[in-house]
Formats: sequence, structure tokens, C-alpha cells
Amino acid sequence: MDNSKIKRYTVTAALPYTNGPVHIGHLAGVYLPADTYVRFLRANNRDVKFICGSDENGVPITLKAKREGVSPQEVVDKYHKIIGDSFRDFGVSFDIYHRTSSQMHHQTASDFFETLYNKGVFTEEVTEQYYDEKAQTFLADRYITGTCPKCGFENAYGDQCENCGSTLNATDLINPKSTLSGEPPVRKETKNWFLPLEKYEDQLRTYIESHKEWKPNVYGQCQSWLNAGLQPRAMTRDLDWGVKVPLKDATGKVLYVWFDAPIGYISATRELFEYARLDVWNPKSEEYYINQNGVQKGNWEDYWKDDSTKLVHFIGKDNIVFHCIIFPAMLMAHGGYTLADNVPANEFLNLEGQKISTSKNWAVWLNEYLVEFKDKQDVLRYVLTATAPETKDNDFTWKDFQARNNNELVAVFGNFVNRVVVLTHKYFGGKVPMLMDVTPEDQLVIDELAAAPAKISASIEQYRFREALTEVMNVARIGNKYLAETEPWKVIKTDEDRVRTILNISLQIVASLEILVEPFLPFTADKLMKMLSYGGHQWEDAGKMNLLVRGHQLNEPVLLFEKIEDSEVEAQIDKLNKSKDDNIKANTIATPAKENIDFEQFSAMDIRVATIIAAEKVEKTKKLLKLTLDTGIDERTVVSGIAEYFKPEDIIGKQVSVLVNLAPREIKGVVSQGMILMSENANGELTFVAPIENHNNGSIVR
Ligand code: B3M
Ligand code: ZN
Repeated sequence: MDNSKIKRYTVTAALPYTNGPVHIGHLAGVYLPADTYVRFLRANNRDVKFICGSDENGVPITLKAKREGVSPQEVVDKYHKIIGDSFRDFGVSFDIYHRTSSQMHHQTASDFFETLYNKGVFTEEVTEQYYDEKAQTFLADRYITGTCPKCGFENAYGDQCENCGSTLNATDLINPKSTLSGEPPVRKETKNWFLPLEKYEDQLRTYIESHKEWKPNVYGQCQSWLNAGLQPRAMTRDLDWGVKVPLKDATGKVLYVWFDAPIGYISATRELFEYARLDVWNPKSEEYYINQNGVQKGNWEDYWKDDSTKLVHFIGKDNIVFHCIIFPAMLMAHGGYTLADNVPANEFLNLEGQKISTSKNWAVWLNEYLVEFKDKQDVLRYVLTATAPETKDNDFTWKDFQARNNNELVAVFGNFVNRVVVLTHKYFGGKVPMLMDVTPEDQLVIDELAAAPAKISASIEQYRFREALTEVMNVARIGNKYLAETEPWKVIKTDEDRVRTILNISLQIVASLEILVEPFLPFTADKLMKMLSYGGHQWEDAGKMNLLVRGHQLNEPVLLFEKIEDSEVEAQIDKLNKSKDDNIKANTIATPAKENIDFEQFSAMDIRVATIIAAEKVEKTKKLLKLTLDTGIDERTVVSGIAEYFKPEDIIGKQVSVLVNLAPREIKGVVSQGMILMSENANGELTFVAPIENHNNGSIVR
């Protein structure tokens, strides 16, 4: 969008599901880039509203409630508070942090649906859905488990198999069971309202193709959806938690969570303005985390229905289709709304080389970080922006966290600021000295400083926050280099005036750094402001040489950053590994038992103790080992898929249990006579099942 046309900005950040706390992946992917962008706009005096809130509807919430044995409302109340607190504590400066269980949201979403209904937008379709007769309820896909038709995994969900990763339909599952009653579900007809996305295909294509500037990952995903052809999508569901469908013949139905959630941006904006108008708005409101100072001017519709408003959605890559196809189609169908100018979706952040997983507790939770690294919000903000998954998935490691803190924040940024402020106190009583004669070397530094803000602005405006942060750090590097070359601590002995100039220039760099770093590290900017005793900055001032006037009194220096010790990050790595172990225990217990068999069936299996006497890899395979066993009755060959867990040389001499009467079969050209018993945990890790004390080979296991 042409900058000169923009009167105001509406910036949204994806509404987090309130079924758990938020972790570093959320922060890196969505909330930090959004907050940085908004802080930058505010520093440039732009009119911006930063909108977010809790996504409190949908199956993820009801499932969590069921697991914890509490009501859905209790779940959302609990996590709304935890998540809202984390954002506030990390300085994510929403104008409003709303929630979709609020009255305002229910009303707004319901009205939106009604408008589409009255315009005849929806098609009605009767389909067969799974129904639990005992629990008397239709079952969302996540409430059904069964055997995966693709890989045979017995605990696949109705929408996805977590073993092989396939996307499934509940009706694909073999032997489906309701997780509510444990009974097989029946098929029952139900009516739902569908949004005919295919009718908006041309309009959507025109919209998307007018935004070739979008990030390639976003643009590409949109293109492939459009090219595949859009299908009608149900906008209502048979569920008892969410926004009720406002129609007579729709009892027991709620709006599809991806219908109501993006409307959550609109209802939050309305809430922000209505509160102001009613004059009951409270800046300390625990409930809504409104950060804005003063009563809102204007009206919510300016931020949603005016062509001079630039709308930007910050989201993760799994939400692209909802924000770039479905929500725009809803807005088109409704009419009167502006469409997003950009959707700078990020890829995913991994943790120590593995995918972050809430259910496996493989994550760094923000609320826990704040307890363990008190007052170090900016360290995490820095590291997560510096490693943000902007163009590809990226990895967070605790070692890198430590290295970036120690080598960049402490050694470059903190060190520069500290030296300048300390020397000013030492030589000039903390008063900004006068700029005397400027040498050509000084001028080079002054010019470099003057050029930095425009580069940083350009990167931020193109949503390249890593690049922008690197440029900010480069300003600190310029300062450090300048000090190292001019050596004021030596020059002071011979030429005090020269030192005045060096420190004046250095202090102007520090003052600019305060402005430039604020969108990224607001807590650090705050400390800097206090240290410089200098308030209220504008982006346009950055890079100038008159930010601190001669004679201005500075406050005492404080350390901006401190070193992080090995022991601190090692403790974090241990904690991760421990939670992984605990989780494996929990998951193993949770796997339900198979169907009963009788004793005959059990005793038909001949299981013996045996010793591995030789082992070698099966050629051209990754997983297979060829083992030679002494079974007490004979010496035989068994092929076993354990090569990823055991080296041949480590297992020779081990006792194992082996099913000796399994019909022989040929595997990769080797005839395998039997099967070794292994225990496999939830992470797929293997260990042998063997007698605790050595028994003679051939002993019977029963
Ligand atoms: N709650 C999904 C998520 O957290 C969803 C985003 C809604 S944005 C309107 O990934
Ligand atoms: Zn599978």
C-alpha cells in the first residue's frame, strides 16, 4: 500500500488458543515481530491499534477441559490469565487483549453470521457425522480414535495420525471409537451451513495476485490453494461450546471456530472503542490488558472499513489459509470491510533440534522463563528476533541463547553504553561535554550513524526484523570501534578537549541507540532513558547529533546486561530432558489396552530366553540387524528392526526374549526365524525385554 495513502494501521496478532500457556515458538513467530512493528509505527507517530485476545472456542478447549476434569470456562479463564500476563510481562504492547468468550465477541460473531445468512450466502447441507449414542452428542474428529488406514497405528485421531502424520477423515479410521464413551460411534445425519468458497475464487485470485510483494511462503501457499480449487466449507459445527448459531433450527450447533476467531479481531477493536466511549475504561484493567493511554478517538469502523487503513495480520504458517483465503472470503461476502494489506506469516521455531510440542512438553514456556530468568525479558526478545524463523524453520538452543547474550548483548551493546557513561562520569562529572573540533574520522562515524535509521526503517517496513536488529547492533559496533580507535582513556592525559568531542559523539550514538532499539528491546530502552535522563523520543530524531545537549546531567550508569553462566543454561537443558522423560512415562500409561484374548491364544506363543551370539547390519537398510541367537533349542537367525538404537558390537552377549514359533519370513533376502521382544516408549525408543537375572537359554517365558 502506498505510504502516502495510509491514515491508520490495524495490526493483529493471532489469537492464541487458551488450552495451554504460550511458549517461545509463539513469541518468535508472531508476537515479537508484531510488537516490534507496532512500536516502530508508534515511534513514527502513526495512528495504530494493536489487537489480540484469547481464542476460547473450539474443540481444543473442550478436549483440554475433559482431560483436566473441569469445565471449558475454567480452562479458558485459567489460560487467558496466564497468557495475558506473559504477554504483558514480555512487553507485548497490545492496545487490547480481548477474549472470544466475551459478550461483545458472541454478539459480533453472531451478527456477522446472521448478515451472511440473510444475504443468502450460505448453502445448507445434510451430511453424515459420527455420533456417540451413549454420550448423546455428535463427535468432532478429535473425539474419535481408531486404527490409521495408512500405517496401522492404533491410536490415530479422526483428523490426523500422529504416528505417520497423515491427514485423515474420521470416517477413514478402522475400528473407530468415541473417546467420550469408548463405544464405536454411529453415523447420523446433521445439517450444517457452508460457505461456498468456490464462488469467491476469482475475487480471491485478484486479491492475492495484487499482493506479489507478500512473503514467498505466504504467496505460494495461497496460489496452491487457489490452483487446487476451493471447496465449500462448513461454518457451523455440532458442539456445545462456542458461539451459538443464531438460527431457529440450529440447537446444539455453534459457529466453526475458524469462522468466529478472526471476527475476534473485529470484536476486540469494538470493545476497545466502546469502553472508551462509555468512559468506564480502566488502564489497569486486569481483564483486558488495555495498554493505551487516554480515551480512544474515532470509532472502530475506521480501523476496519476504511480504504486508508492498513490492515496487517501477524500469524504462524499453519494459519495462512484461514487469514488469506477463508477470512477474506467472509469479509467479501459480508461487504464493507477492507482486506489485509499483508500477512507476514513466519515459519516454525524448533527447540534444541526438535519440533516444539505442547503435548510432549518440549517447549520453553514464557511464564516459567520469567521466573527463572527474572528481568531478562529483553535477552529472550533479542535472541528470538535474531533467530526468528522468517524465511525457514529455525532452531533455538540454550547454548546459542547464552552465546548471543554474552558475545552480543553484553560484549557489544552493554559494553559500549557502559564505557561511554562511565567515562563521562569519570572525566566530566556525568555532564554531556561539548563537541569541539570534528576530525574526518569523527565525520565518518557521524555519517554512518546518520544513515542507520533509514536502513532499519526499510527493513522493518518490509517485515525483515532480523535484518533490522542486525543493523541496530551495527550501530553499537560502530560505537565500540570508535572508542577502540580513539582511546579517550589515553588521550585524556594530553588533550581534554579531544575527549570532549569523542564522548559527545559517543553519547549521541547511545541516545540514538535508545530510539532504535526500543521496538526490539523496550526494557533496555527504558533503562537507557533513565540513565541518560532523557525522555520522549521520536524515530525521526535517531541518527542526529543534538539529542543530548551540552551540560545535560546523566544519571549513574547501570549494567544493561549480565553474563549468563554455563550452569544456568545446563540447568535448562536438564529440565527439558527431564520433562521429556516424565512425559514418556505419562504417555505410556495412557495408551489403552487391546481387546481381550483367551488363555489358549496366549499359550500358543512359545517365548524363550536366548542369547545374542552374533550381530551385523543388513546391507542397504537403515533399521535392520541380522542377529544369531542361541535359543537353547537351536542356533537361529532373526532379523530385527533395531539398528537405529543398537550397535551390533554392543549387544553381542545380551540375553533377550524371543518368540520362537513365529512363522519364518524373508526380510530383505534374509530368512528370519522368530521375533525378539522389545519395549517401545511413546518416543519410539527401544529396549530389550529379558529376564532380570541370567537364565539358561531355552527357558520358557510365560
Ligand atoms: N487460535 C490457532 C493457533 O493458535 C488460532 C489462531 C486464531 S487467529 C484468528 O494456531
Ligand atoms: Zn498413520
